[in-house]
Amino acid sequence: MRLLFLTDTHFRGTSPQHRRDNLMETQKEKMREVAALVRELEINAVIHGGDLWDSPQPSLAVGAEFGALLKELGVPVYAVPGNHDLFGQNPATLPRTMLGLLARWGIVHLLEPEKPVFLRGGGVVVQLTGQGFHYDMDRRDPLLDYAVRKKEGDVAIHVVHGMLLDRSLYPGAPCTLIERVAPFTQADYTLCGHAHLGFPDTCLYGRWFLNPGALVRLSALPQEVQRRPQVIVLDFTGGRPVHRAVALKCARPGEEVLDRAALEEAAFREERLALFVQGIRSGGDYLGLSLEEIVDSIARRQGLAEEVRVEALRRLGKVQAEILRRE
Ligand SMILES: [Mn+2]
Repeated sequence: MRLLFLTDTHFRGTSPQHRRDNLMETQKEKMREVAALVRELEINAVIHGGDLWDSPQPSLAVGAEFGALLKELGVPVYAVPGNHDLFGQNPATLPRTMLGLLARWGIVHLLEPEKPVFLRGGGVVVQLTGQGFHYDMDRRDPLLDYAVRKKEGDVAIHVVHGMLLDRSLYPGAPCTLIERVAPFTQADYTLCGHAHLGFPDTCLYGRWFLNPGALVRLSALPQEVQRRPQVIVLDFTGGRPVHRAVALKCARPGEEVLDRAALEEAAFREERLALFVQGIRSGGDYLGLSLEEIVDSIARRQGLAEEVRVEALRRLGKVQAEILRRE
């Protein structure tokens, strides 16, 4: 029984400004290399940590292309929805999204927290659960999203699209620390997406927490230039579970695919953004920059009823869908 984990592919049809390559071709090449790994290493299933798509409703051409590549992996693909897979970060919009369509057609199997999937093979039973993104992720009690019970099986895996990290970002940034979750989850492996830079493999209380980083390098941050896109292979064939990272051979060095001028500009922008965020902070207590975060922050500060907040977020999702249709 061997599983392959990858995350944050952000399939899309266009290249961001600072990419020097044809990103869609690069992403197709990566998926073909993953398919080759699946065959060579005799992988039984692929697990995706969310943000399969860069937007919830990519064009049909992009959907068809990458949907076919997922199918050509030749093994079941299990996934959780990421924030980019949904409208307005709202899981209720899933049926209108490309990921929802693929799930309905059986090309991807969506993992849920309360309905474990059991994979059996080679005398090993693996319990698989997952928690997709939602707008309370990393804001409400993190154990609701990150901690699971092992009901049955030799190994329990929980897949989450959330900002799980080994140390906190800037103060007030929504994130969940591994040390907060580790004592309470029974998952032997917590596999995470969302934080594109990933974090070092961490073992706490005998449980592993892994995020190999996004398969795509979308931003021009200096850390992204140095990072090699990789997948993780989990091997349960021996006496005890082992895992290792496998860097993709086709991924070119960051300096080749990310534009240098754009990198400098990005560093400058980061600095300006930090100043801007500081300015906003001193004026109020807004802890986020996305519209959802601002709505959330206003609702909490003014003590608005839960229905009002949910309705505001629902309308925001609707408007975003509308804008996307017009584009
Ligand atoms: Mn992502």
